[in-house]
Amino acid sequence: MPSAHLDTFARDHLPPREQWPVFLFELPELQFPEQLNAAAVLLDQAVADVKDGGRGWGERVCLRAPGGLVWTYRDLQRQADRIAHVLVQDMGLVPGNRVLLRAPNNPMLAACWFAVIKAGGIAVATMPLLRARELQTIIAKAEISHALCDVQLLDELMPALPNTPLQQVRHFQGLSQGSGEHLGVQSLEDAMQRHDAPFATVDTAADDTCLLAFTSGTTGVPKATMHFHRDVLAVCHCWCAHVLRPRADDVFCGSPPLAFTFGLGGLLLFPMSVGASTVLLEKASPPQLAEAIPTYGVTTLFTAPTSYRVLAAQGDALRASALRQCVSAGEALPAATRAQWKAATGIELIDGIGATELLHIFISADEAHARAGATGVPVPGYRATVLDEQGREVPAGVVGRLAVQGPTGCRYLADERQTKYVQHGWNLTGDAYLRDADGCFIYQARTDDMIVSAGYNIASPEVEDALMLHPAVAECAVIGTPDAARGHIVMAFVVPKAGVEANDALAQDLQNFVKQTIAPYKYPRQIRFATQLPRTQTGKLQRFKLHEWV
Ligand code: 3UK
Repeated sequence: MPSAHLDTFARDHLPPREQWPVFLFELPELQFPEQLNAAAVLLDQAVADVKDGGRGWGERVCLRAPGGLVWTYRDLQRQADRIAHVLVQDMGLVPGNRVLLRAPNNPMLAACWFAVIKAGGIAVATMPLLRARELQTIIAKAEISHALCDVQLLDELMPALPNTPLQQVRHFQGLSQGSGEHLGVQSLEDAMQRHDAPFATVDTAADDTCLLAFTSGTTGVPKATMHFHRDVLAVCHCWCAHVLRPRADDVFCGSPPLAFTFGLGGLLLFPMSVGASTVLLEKASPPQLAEAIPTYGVTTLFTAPTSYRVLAAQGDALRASALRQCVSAGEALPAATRAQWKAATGIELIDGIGATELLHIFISADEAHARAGATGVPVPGYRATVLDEQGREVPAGVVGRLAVQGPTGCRYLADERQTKYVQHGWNLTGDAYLRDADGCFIYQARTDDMIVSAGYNIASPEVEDALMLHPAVAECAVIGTPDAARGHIVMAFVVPKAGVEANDALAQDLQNFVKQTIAPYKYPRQIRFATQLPRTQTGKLQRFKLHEWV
């Protein structure tokens, strides 16, 4: 297929074909044409008149943000077109160049993302909290040549530039619409004023790379996953269309940054795939979400289990709001959290496991099929199984390594860890799972979080889930610590609920409680109290850090 990339960096650094996972395109909606640009479908076609083969959504509201900002689909296209002109005419972008995007979730970030994709560039969105050192690694690894950066986050970007290929930078002010130079960097908004023509979206190949997503992995050197134009559309056709099934009048909102593919899908691609609208919040901790939901009439919420636990306290207000669908991903959803949310709001959570390597969710269950303690079944378009160490399928009921195939899959940018994630044609996510007799997938642990104590296999999350059922527990984390007699013993870090006194009596009560809830040998032989647990920027528990606390 004819690639539109004049800069062939991405194609040159794809893993060799024999290291790719098997890709499945069995669904009729996954029969993509050879030439395909994701922004042409999600934005240009959305705006175009029905008589011209478009969907005629130009005047529908697409994006909202605090401060009263409202953009229709046509407004977003107009902004993206202007930015694309700046990228190409002023900043010298050629198709295939990598563009660093840096902003909290806001409409300008969405416009920049579409501008890069329209221009045939490769979007590399970065987590807002990253420091100069981490940005430097990303810039070097992805050989980034251009950057569009929110003025609020420019301070950490500038020190990362020396000795990198990144020379072309523009800053934007987003909501405050300032102008002029800042830290010696020209304003994107000033440059946009000089371009008002429509931008002709570059006719990329369906398998041209359009985004690099760095993994939010908790340890090690970051890996960049490569995703094609067709991958962006595939996730809209699979989990979104088959499990979430949003409506055009839905209002999306949530916490994950657009730099995290959970957020990119949930807060931008999915609403746009059906003509719905999305509320982008620069700050989206539970208090801001609790305020935004009634204010904007949010119907569809994306956030992580920790956030649902805190938000559950606002149950009455949420019951009175328009909220109808709530998606949990990023880490395992404890049965207690599912029950707590249902009791507080009346809404059954939609759990789904996704990964940066697979772009979005591949095992999930909708509200009607949700089951406490189970993630669900493979999303239409995907296939999943459980393998042993040798790559053989294990029978139902046996714990093994989760293996997945579908229209999306792992392609690391020039990284030897490709052959660890992809084996025997399967994507191995690093999760231990079992299938029950009905083919439902039940999460156990990250494979590195299985504790072997006196010969028993104990999954950290199972002990955590049991502890979470105790009324005194707000948050907890379980690890295995070395022990002379047992190899490892189970140790729990517990954050008590406000007003609960952390003492030996409580520790003993918690131990007895776990023994009565799950098999007694799994109980935490040691309990430590904490005020907070270490988490990544995407909300994942960092159990490895707890080993340093021991
Ligand atoms: C864990 C889950 C149990 C699991 C992600 C939705 O989390 C995302 O991507 P990451 O690359 O992490 C992947 C790993 O996170 N995980 C995620 N969701 C669940 N474990 N139940 C879940 N529901 O270990 C997985 O391997 O940061 C999630 C959509 C897009 C994403 N990138």
